[in-house]
Amino acid sequence: MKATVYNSSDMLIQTADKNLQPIAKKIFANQRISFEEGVQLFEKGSLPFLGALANFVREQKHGDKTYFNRNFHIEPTNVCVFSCKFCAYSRLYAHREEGWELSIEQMLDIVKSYDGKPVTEVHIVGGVHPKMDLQFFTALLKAIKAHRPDLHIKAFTPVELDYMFRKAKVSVEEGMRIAHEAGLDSLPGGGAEIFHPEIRTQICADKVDADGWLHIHKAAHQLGMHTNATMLYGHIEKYWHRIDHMERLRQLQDETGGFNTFIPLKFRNKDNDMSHVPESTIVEDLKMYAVARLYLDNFPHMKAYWPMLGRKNAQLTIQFGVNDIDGTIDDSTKIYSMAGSEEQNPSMSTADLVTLIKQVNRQPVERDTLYHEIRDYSNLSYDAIVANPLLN
Ligand code: V47
Ligand code: SF4
Repeated sequence: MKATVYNSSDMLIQTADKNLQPIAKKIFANQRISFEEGVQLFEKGSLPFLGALANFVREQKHGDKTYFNRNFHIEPTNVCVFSCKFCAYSRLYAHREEGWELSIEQMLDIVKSYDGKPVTEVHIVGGVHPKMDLQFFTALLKAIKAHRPDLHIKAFTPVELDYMFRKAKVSVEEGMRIAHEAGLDSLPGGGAEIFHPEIRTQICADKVDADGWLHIHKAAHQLGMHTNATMLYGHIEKYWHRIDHMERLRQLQDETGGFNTFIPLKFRNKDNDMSHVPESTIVEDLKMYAVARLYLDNFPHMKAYWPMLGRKNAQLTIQFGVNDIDGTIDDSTKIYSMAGSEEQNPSMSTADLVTLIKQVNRQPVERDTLYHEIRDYSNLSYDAIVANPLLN
């Protein structure tokens, strides 16, 4: 592929496809692009063109800063009443002996294993187990907060929350208030998949729909909580389904301003009911990140989830609109390794994450869940980080 080097915004506009020139002008003038323009970027935008535009937006918002955080995951169970076709992780309730179910004590033991370690966040997401209800999870939230009040709890997707609230016969607003008061600080982005019913009914027909997902995030935002959003891309959806998905998020963000981060999740096809669907190429992945950065003008952050993409590809995304590469993770998540992600035992130390960011000439900054900056690592060497138990 012939590389195109753009020295200025004018040059980029002049050399662009005629249909894309007005879009590039809009981006450089900080104007919002339309639904049709979003689709055109996917259809006609070359990788260097999209990368240059997305990097312009990224640098305008964040300069060279590339964030990471220090977190760990708890997956309470992989037993699930739903049957999403892309899921390699869950075991149906009828076959629950093949899965795992953690008790509150076991999950608290995981939290305790991080005592004295400088993690700032626990990320809790799992399958939807009929016996793990709102009462069970509020008890878990309270137990974690009682043990470590400063630990930010980012937990539960609308898929889990919708099931809990319906079972407890409480409204979304009431359920979110109960969970928030018990210690839930923010929501991760999962369960969004593809919102449009044409695709959603084919890949995850039985779980919460788009309106239900958005309703729960809106209720969280109204309580002052921040949340993330994802999109599972690169399977049977068309470009316009991706734009439709991002359009719904952009509209809610205009209303509430409660989203922090958008995380495109690349579909992986190992050991699931969609194994016949080929995976997207790295070129397609990078275009996805770039167009997301351009379309979601009101989302502050764009995150690449490195355990899913692999380290080298995560480095590439940093040139295509991404300003966050998630966290240290610590080998505590299985949802991707079971679906065939690059990283079978995802775990990276702070020193490794910092190196990964420095290798692509960006500025590594540790953040907390709400993007308060904790430390700039630009001037700390690998050895200095490894030698300091508070940093690694
Ligand atoms: O909703 C499941 C995805 C998501 C596959 O908010 C798959 O910081 C690809 O949302 N191929 C859950 N993806 C995880 C999630 C997440 C991850 C990291 C950070 C954050 C955050 C959120 O995992 C599910 C689904 O879209 N998933 N199976 C698969 N075969
Ligand atoms: Fe259950 Fe989530 Fe897997 Fe769907 S993706 S089957 S809701 S664990």
